[in-house]
Amino acid sequence: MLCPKLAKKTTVRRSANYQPPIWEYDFVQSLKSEYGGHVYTKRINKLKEEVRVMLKQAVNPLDQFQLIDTLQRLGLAYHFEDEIKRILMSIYTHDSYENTQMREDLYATALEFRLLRQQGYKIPQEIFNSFRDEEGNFKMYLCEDREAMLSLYEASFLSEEGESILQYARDFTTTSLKKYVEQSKDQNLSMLISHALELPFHWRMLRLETRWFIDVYERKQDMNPLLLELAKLDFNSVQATHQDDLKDMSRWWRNTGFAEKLDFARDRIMENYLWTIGEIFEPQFSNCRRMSTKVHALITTIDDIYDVYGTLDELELFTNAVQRWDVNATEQLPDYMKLCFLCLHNSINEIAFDVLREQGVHIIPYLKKAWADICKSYLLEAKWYHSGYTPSLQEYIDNAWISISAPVILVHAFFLVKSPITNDALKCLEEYSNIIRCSSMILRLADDLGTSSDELKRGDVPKSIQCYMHETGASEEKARDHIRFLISETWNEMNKERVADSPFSETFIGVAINLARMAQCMYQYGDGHAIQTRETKDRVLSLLVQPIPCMQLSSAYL
Ligand code: 0FV
Ligand code: MN
Ligand code: MN
Ligand code: MN
Ligand code: MN
Repeated sequence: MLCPKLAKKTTVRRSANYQPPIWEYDFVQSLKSEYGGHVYTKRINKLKEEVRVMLKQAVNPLDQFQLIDTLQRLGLAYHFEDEIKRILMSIYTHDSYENTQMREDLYATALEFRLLRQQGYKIPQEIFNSFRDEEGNFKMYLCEDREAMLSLYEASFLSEEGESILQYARDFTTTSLKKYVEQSKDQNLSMLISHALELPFHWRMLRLETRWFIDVYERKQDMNPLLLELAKLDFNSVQATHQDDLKDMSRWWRNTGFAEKLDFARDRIMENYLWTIGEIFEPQFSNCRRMSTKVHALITTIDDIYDVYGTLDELELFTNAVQRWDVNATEQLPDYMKLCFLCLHNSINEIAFDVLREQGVHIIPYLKKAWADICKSYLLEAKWYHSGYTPSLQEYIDNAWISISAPVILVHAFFLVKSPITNDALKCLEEYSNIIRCSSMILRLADDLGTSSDELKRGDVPKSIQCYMHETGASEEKARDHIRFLISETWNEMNKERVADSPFSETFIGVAINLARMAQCMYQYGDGHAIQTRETKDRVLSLLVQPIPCMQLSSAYL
């Protein structure tokens, strides 16, 4: 039954002209890997034991730092968390961070600084004072040492608000490294530097960085073949788990029938899954990735209902239904919305059911609030669009950090990573505490940089770039610079939040940070989520389709 109000007029609907998916169902279902098998697991376990011995035998701090850094970049650190924590703790308790004049090796100092800050230790930025002159400038001769420049550059991204020495360090190393690349004497080194200048390690999606670094490491003169073998086998074995997740979610997606029945919306199950590898890649979090894929797919569809297809009247009804979280509310909805609402309701209630069964906590109030909040923020944007209103940047952001969906994603992820559900944590979750806000802000701003040109063309609310231009009269290029500046400011805040006292687990905080990283990855070259760009295609191939070529193992080999 349709409301009389809706039935009366013929509605004009927009279209986003999204292309059909390039990854067909049968192709996805055909993915298969031998690397999850028993022979490989045994070999991996044996190599892991050997790395444990290496970690014990490294005693000189610089050796220890380099080994830890290599393990992190090869994507192996998650196997050795306890060992790495112990080493860093012992270095932190023995080293002195008071007398800042006694440091001589900038490369080692910057590496130590980065690793310890990553681990959450409070290391003062003044550790770099011995490399600065009386005026506070970094000493010019340091530019000659590229490794040191690169190390300091990466370290400078662990900065918090107001840390001017680190900001200097970032500017200083960026200028010097850019110059080096322009002269391009050493191809190999220039390639490493360009990669870092494009996005620093701290901002990068972990799995892709792992895939990239394994190739780099293989070409290194002094590489350790044991680490290389482990890295390849482990990457392939993790990939096998990811393929299983993806195949399962692709069956779920087909069952929703959305691709045919809601064919105005993005049909992007591959991309929706890809995000979850960025959010949390470790094999034991399969369930979290799978359920998050559903959340992403639902968000992507509902976002298109609000932005592209729905009429304002319909959107009011849908928002109301979600707020009530009541199947009876579907009665008034047009058919396409009935389908969507019921799928949302079923999928999310099922997640809540699993949590109730396994953790004994009733979480529907938290999940439904997150969905109601996002739908309200979508509705406000739709109203702005239909009335031709351009908000100020602040007014836009106050709503857009919710409409970008990070709060919804993170509220679900909180329960899915199975961190302890305490009252304090629930309170922070409900209030969307700062770590969630920072992650959302970066996702929103990165999305606007990558998607707003197309959005404006087909008809959508002005996004951050346009709001800023409207408010200040700046050019689009200046506005984009400003948005990039805001992203980097938000990182400073997030770096503080990630080590602040918090009722959230390290795992959950990791997901929040990784979501920001994934956003910068997905929108690095435009709209990698919707447009099926060359880059996203290559990323899917390297993360989900192609294993890294390596030695075949047979049982005899063990
Ligand atoms: C982005 O689309 C989009 F689809 C998002 C962020 C939803 C899915 C999110 C994840 C898979 C993480 P779009 O640029 O249309 O979003 P806005 O909010 O700009 O309409
Ligand atoms: Mn379709
Ligand atoms: Mn949209
Ligand atoms: Mn939207
Ligand atoms: Mn967008």
